[in-house]
Amino acid sequence: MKLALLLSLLPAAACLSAPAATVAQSGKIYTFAKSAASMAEASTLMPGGVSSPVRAFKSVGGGPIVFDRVKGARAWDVDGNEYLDYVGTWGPAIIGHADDGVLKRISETAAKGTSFGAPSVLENDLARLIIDAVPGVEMVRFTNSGTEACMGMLRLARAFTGREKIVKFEGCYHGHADSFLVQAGSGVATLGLPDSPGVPDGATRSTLCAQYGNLESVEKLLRENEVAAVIIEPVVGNSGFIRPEKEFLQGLRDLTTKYGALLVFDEVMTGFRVAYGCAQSYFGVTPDITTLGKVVGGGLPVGAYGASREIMEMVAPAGPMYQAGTLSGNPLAMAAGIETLKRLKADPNNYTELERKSKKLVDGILEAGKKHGHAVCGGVAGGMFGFFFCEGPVKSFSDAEKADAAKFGRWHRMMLERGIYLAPSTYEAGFMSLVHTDADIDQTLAVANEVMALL
Ligand SMILES: *Cc1c(COP(=O)(O)O)cnc(C)c1O
Ligand SMILES: CC(=O)N[C@H]1CO[C@H](CO)[C@@H](O)[C@@H]1O
Repeated sequence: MKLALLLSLLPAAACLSAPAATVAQSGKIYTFAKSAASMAEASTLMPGGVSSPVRAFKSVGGGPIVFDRVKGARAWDVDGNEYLDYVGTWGPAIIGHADDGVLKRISETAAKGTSFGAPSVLENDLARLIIDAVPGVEMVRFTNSGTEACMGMLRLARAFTGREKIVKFEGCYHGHADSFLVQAGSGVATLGLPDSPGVPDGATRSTLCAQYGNLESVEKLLRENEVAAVIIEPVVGNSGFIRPEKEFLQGLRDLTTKYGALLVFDEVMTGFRVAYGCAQSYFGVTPDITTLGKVVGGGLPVGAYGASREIMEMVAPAGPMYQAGTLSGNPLAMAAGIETLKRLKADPNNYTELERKSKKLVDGILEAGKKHGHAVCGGVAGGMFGFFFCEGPVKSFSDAEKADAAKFGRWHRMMLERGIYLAPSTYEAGFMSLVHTDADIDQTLAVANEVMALL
């Protein structure tokens, strides 16, 4: 996904595995013959052998792991290797992979048919759960992916304000729609040029880029342009993990109000991940429009965008802004989302626990790194975490670019060979689940110590 468009094209970090003989305690070093064979075939059938770029491991080097099955906090590959998984299918597996309750609900629902193309009561149920939980959402529209949700959100922001320009932030990802494929270069607030061939200049001419954490860069753009919306990841997960200051998000709220622009939180990743009320309740700043995805689908394809009743009634057929989807609101996807949200809601301690465990993991990794002389920094928000190989603190994409990506690549492969599955890029976040135990984290930290010593 995201930056992968650019970053996956960078030369792969050198990352041959350490010879088995140098490994102290853990004993077993995984090998990946069947994954390699499957990927060799896949690359003749699909571009890069994958259905989404980041899965190709281009920015860490080494071949991707081909999964066979997942359960709870664990994944198994086609070679039979078992992993503790901190990717969790990029966030959705927050109550654990293949949860029995979710599977039961999906199979009961499937027995009644897999797609209606007509309204179902399940849509009401998931919509109500979302509206009750998310401060900025009074009505919601379901889509099939986060990308689609962001496309709908963009059209809605423009339709509602009658303005065309948008402000996004360097390093933030909002799906693969043309208008968002702009990272901009260095420096403050540049007019964006497309990141990918095939994106017409016209599609990005209205996309302005500001610097994360830098309110002045935003105000300058708002002052000089008629801006429809300022769109942000309220906690960044797509330039690695970056936690904002509350004052920055509050500043965006004040500035957008002052200049008549809408504030959009793209909570596709952070929604129901950093808190049950999403990042907007975690930080106490309410946006005008919210996009959701990942966790709200409980592992099935779902996206959503929501806002006040007044804004949402712009959307067809209530209003004139067109957006549609044959499989949108699909009963299986709704069922998985409902079951997942109900489980998260059942216990307010769930998010406290997620954050405690994320912090235990990140603190342990930083300690292991420092003990063995590596510059590392990192942080957490609820069930989301991340770390970089640099002194830090990392507060923006340009800070993140200073991290040692080659070292991350070697670390990633060595963790993988010892049964720890981390996101395959320094520009990705990590995800904790309710079913990761303290023993799982202790085991992860033992491996992390071993690998930091070898790095
Ligand atoms: C994942 C993600 C998207 C895109 O969602 P897809 O379901 O992959 O299309 C958009 N915005 C953010 C913040 C994301 O993390
Ligand atoms: C800490 C924790 O995991 N708490 C709970 C989260 O919610 C579920 C309900 O589905 C409880 O069973 C967990 O104990």
